[in-house]
Formats: sequence, structure tokens, C-alpha cells
Amino acid sequence: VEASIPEPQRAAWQKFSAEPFNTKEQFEQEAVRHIETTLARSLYNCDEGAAYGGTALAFRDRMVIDWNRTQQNQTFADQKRVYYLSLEFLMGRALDNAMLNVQQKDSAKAGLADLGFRMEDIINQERDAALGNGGLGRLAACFLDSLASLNYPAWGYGLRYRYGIFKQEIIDGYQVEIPDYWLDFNPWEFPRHDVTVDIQFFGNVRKYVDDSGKQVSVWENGEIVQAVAYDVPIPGYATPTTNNLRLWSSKAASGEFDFQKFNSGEYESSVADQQRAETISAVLYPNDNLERGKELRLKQQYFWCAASLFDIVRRFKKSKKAWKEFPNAVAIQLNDTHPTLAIPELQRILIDQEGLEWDEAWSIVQKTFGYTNHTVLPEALEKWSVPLFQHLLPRHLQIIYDINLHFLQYVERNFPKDREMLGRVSIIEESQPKMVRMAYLALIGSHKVNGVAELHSDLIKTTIFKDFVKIYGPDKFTNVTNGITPRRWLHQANPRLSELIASKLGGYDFLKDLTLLHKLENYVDDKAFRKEFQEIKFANKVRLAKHIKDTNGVSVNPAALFDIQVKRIHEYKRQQLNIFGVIHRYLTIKSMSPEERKKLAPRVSIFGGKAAPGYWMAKTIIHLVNAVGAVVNNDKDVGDLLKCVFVEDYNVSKAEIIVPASDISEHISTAGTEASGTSNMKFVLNGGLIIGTCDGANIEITREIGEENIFLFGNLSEDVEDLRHAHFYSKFEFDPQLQRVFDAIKEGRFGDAGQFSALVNGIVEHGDYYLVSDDFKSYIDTHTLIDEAYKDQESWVSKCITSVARMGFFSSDRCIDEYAEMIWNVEPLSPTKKAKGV
Ligand code: 7GP
Repeated sequence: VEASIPEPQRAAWQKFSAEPFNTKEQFEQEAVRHIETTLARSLYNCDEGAAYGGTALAFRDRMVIDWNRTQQNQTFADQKRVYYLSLEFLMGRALDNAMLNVQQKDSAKAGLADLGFRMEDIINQERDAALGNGGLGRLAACFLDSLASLNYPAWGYGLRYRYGIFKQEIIDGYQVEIPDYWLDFNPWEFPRHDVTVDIQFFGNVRKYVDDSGKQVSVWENGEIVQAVAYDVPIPGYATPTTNNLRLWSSKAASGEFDFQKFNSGEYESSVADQQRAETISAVLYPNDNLERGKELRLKQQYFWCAASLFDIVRRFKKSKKAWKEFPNAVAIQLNDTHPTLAIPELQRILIDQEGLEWDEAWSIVQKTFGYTNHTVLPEALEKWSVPLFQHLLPRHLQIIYDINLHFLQYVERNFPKDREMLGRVSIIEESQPKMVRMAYLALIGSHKVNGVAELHSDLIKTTIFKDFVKIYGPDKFTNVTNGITPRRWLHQANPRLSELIASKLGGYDFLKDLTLLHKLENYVDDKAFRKEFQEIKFANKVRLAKHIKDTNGVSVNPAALFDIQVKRIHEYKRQQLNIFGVIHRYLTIKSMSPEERKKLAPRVSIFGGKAAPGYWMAKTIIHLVNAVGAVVNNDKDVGDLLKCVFVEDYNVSKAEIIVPASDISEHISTAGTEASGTSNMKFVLNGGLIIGTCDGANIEITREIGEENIFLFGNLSEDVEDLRHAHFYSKFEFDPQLQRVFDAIKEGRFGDAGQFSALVNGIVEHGDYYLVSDDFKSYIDTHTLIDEAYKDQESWVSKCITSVARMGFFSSDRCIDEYAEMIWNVEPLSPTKKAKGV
């Protein structure tokens, strides 16, 4: 390809080809040019918004140069690529990350100062790209950062939602949802109006026998919607590798707009078709760990899978390789079951369109896919009704039935004595109506299945996928413990701590190899280091206190112990346990004499997180937190000893302020329910300790940092079943301290008790599924230990520093290397600088 371009053309091109800026002056020149010409502003009306726009566009240009080169480099190199299919990418802000990754933050800071702006204010102008709910979506974003930073040839594929996760406002203590229309100004995406795919829905399947006597199936007479690609450059840290995130947007297919109606004056109905098509990519479903079987959601899934696979197959076919080479060129990772339709879709392409035999096609499919499971909660396991499938995707349903037939025949041959097994493992659940079990389809269609922390990976083998371990053997199952990118979650969120670490480790290499942090253990007893470490934590707490003052109006004392729980609100994550603990603390303070109170350690309990709009119990928890805050924060007896605040609209950019400011953070899910958790890793990496249950990655964090550096409490996952059983079969006595908390709520001390009765009754009368009563005592006892430990600041700081030093394992770079080796079989591609213009 390179040789085919004539020399004079090449020379002209090379002469004018863009070069990335590298100095403050070059940055200013670029930013001012964009402000004046792209944004049509001037010196006289350049506000912070315009300065953000100019800065973002300057960095965008710089990234695009590397991005183009990376894509060409990857095409020429022609080695195996990874495609990460995720319905969620919770990216947060892009500018700060771009400046950091291309290592030009200092130029920009100095340049902006020349132009009269403070870097921080400019960064704060950006809206979060909030195309995700919680852990699963943020993990995908960390993975993109690591894939690029480690130079893997990789693409992300997702949906370009017009509305990301809703914005949360708290009004009179209640959550109110506001739509997040985030695309007003988004300099980070490139519409590719020339990259489109027609996607079919509905219709019927026609079968016939062709001239050679072969059965052929044709899916026809459907409705067509067009997918348009929007590309987002993903810069790696300290490398020119810049990967691509391709997000699909839906549009009415050309020719679908009804001009007949339009011309006869029925304007509204003529636009309806178009609007219906655009609805597909309009909104992110706001549920975390919950599936609700809505038709539009299935449409989203197919739309995105079909467009992505068409794109991947189109790229493969350009290489002119034989089909059996497909798994050597392509690895596709399924982020949970949401993209499972990619499996029957690839099988359909291979047999219906490319004419392969079933077995040959199926072997290609299985070698191509890997499936990551993120939850064992039954309410989150996807099932789609067969009638809905039949209506929307008739050919795919047939293929799924055929996959199931082949699979069940295999099971029958190998387990002839276990007839019951067939019903248990069938992809089709024989319910009314019948349902397609997506997790089984994902597992059967993949060569590897992984959980996201050791305990979770063990649990899936003994619970939801038990039979499949017998069928396929244990080697199909593996573990890849989650991780986080240290670029965003250390350097960007906590620049002073990062700088302190760099000063001791002799540079920023730890941002590329986080295990280098272990050298910090040499400084645990270094006086000056400890002092600065403490000062940084304090400054981060002051920064959060200011945010709380500005947004909630509550003054909190930065010298108090900051106790933080921020994550999606969910009964299994047990924010209710936390707020009951806060009430307990409040009642204890109230019952004390002024002398006794003087001995107490002041606390600030900080909550944050969104509730799914239809999750009434989660909304009740938010309401209770705010109701308790309203009482506690205004009680003169309490003063600084206890404050309780709910931080509105928790998102990625707020996490960057909140995470570095914790003394203690809470990761207190019922044992066996939190697959991994990733904020636990972020908090410890930023020098905070954690209180947690023996669940998810807490267990591995304990192993790494040492059990003397973490506050574990509560029942173990192996005992959960018996405890639940006991709630129904033996009348259980409540801990009197929990009873006192319930009495206070019932007396109306936090407002009308009726509003919180479901929360209390769920525990007292309805079986306490999440074991709040079983864990309450050890929870509050552990908080007492924390109070004591915090008073001994010297040993506390030692714990914090030691923990940071031992967190190297939890980099998402380590995860990506594990996926690459164990699941994808892909190698990094050296980003050798190509000559200009090539
Ligand atoms: C989450 C898990 O709840 C969390 O423990 C884990 O750290 C994270 O995935 C990343 O692996 N799951 C979800 O966010 C989710 O919605 C249902 O899972 C599909």
C-alpha cells in the first residue's frame, strides 16, 4: 500500500503533514487559533467555556496525529486484534487524561496561565462522558486506558447514547432524576458518516434448497435501521499508541423517510419513523446489577452487536485470509452477557452469508469469543422471552435453537445417566413463556469464561455454572481479578501524592509499572515522608470539605475522620447497614455526658451514589441518609462529633475529588454478592484504609496489604445460605443496639416513620435477605476499633503508607496482560514512529 503512492504526491503530503505540539508556545498558538477560528470567539469574549474548547481542540489535534498513525501501523502490522464489546463505557472527563497521557500538561498549564486562565477551572468546564452505570462501565474505561498504554492493538465497541446516566438532584431529601444531554459540545468524537451499517429487525425467514442441494435460510422483509460510527481516540500513557473507541448511533435508513406523507402535510407522522429509529441509541438503561427484559433494550443489544460484527468482519475480509484464520486475527471479549447476541450473529454471518458448514463455523465462533461474568445476583442474569426473540430476531432464534440442540446432544452423549441435567443446562428455560438464558449462551459460545476476583470466579463454578464445569472441565473457567488505571486514579485524582511518590522513586515509572510502589516501604518510617503524606491527605480532605460546603451547605471539619461510602445504591451493597451504624453512633453520643463526649473521635459520614429510578428501596435508603443528616447536622449536642452528608450526583469526576479524601471507606456487601468492587482499590491506592466484608476483591486486597492494615468484619459467604434459612425457621433475636436504632426510626426522630418502614420491615419481618442484623454487631464493634486506631495517628499513617506500597497488583495493566495471555493470545505492537505522512 505504501509503495503505491506516487513520489511527488507523497512529498507534498509530507511537507505539510501535521506534527504534534510539544511546547507551551506551540500549545498557545493552537489553542488561540481554535478559539478564534473553530469557535469564532476573540480575546474579548473568551470565557472559561471557550478556553476549555480551544484547549480540548488543541489536544484533540495532537491526539489525532498519533491516532491516525496508530491505526495505519496496526493495519500494516496485521497481527491479532482485540475487540472489547461493552454496552457501557464510563469514561468521565477526557481533557485532563489526554494532557496527562500525552505528557503535555505542563505546557498547557503554563500556556493557559499566559492566556489568563487557571488550569483547574478549565478542566472543570468539561462534562463527564457518563455512558455507564457503575463498576462494569468504569472497568471498561480503565481497560481501554491500559490497552492503549500497553500498546495492544485493540478497539472498544459501544453505543453512543444521546443521554448518559441521569443527573441526580436531591430535593427535600429525595432523589430526582434529570436527563443528561451531554452532546452539546463534545470535541472528543469524530462522526464517520461514511462508516454505516444497515441493521435489520423483525421480518421472516425463508428456507429453500439451492442448486447444489444445500438448505439455505434467508432473513428478509425486516425493518432497516442505520448504524453510524462515531470514533473516540483513546490515548495511551507515555506512548504514541492511540486506540479507537467506536460508538454506534442509530438513524433512519436512507429511503425510510416518508416523503409522500411529508408532501401531503402530515409532517409529524413522517418524522415518526425517523424518531423511532433514533430512539434505539437514545438512552442508557439506568440499572446496575438488574435486568428488566424491555424490548428496546434487546433492540439496542442487537443493533450494537450486528454493527460491530459487520465492521470486524469487513476489516478481516480486506485481509483476504481464509475463514479458519479468523480466530487468529480477531479476539472478541464480551463484557457480561449484554453482547451475547454477537455469538449467534457471527454464526449467522458464517453459515447464511459466507456459506460455511455449521461445525466449521461454530468452531470459529467458539475460538473467537471470551465471556466475562460480573455478577451472580439472580436478578441481574439476563433472560429474554422466546416470543420477543421470535418477533424481533427470528433467524437468531432458530440459530440459538440449533446451538442448543448440538449442545444438548453433546451433553446427552457424555452424561447419559443424568437426564435432569439437560433441563438444567438448556439455553432455553421451559417456563411460561419460555426464556433464552443469555449467560448459558455466552458460556457455550466462548472458549473462556472468567470472573472478576478470586472468590467470585470460584463462586460461579460452584453456583450458576456448576453443571458446565462438569461438562467442559475446569479449564474453560478462569479468574482475572479486576484492576484500575493508576493514571486516572492516582496521578490525575491525587497529583500531590503522585508527585511525592515520584520524588522518592526517582520518577514516574510506577505509573507504567505499579508494582514499583513496593519501594515505598523503605519510607514508612521516614519522618519527612510521613509528614508530607499526612499533609497531602489533609489537603485532599480540605478540598472535599469545600465541595461539601459549596454543594450541601454543611461545614465539616477536615480534622475529623472521613468515612466514605460512594457507589451505586443497592441493598446488596448495604448502605442501609452504614446509615443504621450512623444512627447508632448518634444515639450513643446523645446518651453520653459532656465528659464522655470529649473522648470521642469526630467523624464525618459521607455517602454518594445513584439509585436506579425504579428501585424504590434504594431511593428509600437515600431518603433516610438525608433525613438522618438533617437531624444530626443540626443537633447542638453533637457538634463536630458527627456529621452525615449525601454528596449529590456521584460520578467519575466527583470520584476524583472524593477518593483521595478518605480515611476509611466502606465496602460492606453481604458476603458473596459483590463480584469484585473496584473503588476499594482506588481508596487504598490513595492512602485510605477500608472497612469491608470478606467479599470480592477485599479478600485479595487483604492478602496483598496484610490483615493488620484492613478492618474486616461480618459473616463469610459459605455461611450465608444457612443464616438466611435460620431467619425463617428460628425466631431470631435482634441485637439490642440495632433494636434501639429501629426504635428511634419508629419514634419518628428522623421524620415520618412510615416513610422508612419498608426498610426496617425488610429486616424485621421479611427475612433480612442481606443479613444486616447478622452483621450489625461486628460492624459497629469494628467501627469502635477504627476510632481507637485513628487516635494513634503514628500507627495509622504507617498502615496507610504500607498499604499504598503493596497495591501494585491492582493495576488494570496487570489485568490486561492476563487477559492478553490467558484469553486473547494477542501481543503488544511496538508503536515505532513512522515517517511523516505515512
Ligand atoms: C459490577 C460488580 O457489581 C462489581 O463488583 C465489579 O467490580 C464490576 O462489575 C466490575 O467487574 N457489576 C456491574 O456493574 C453490573 O451491572 C451486572 O453487573 C451485569
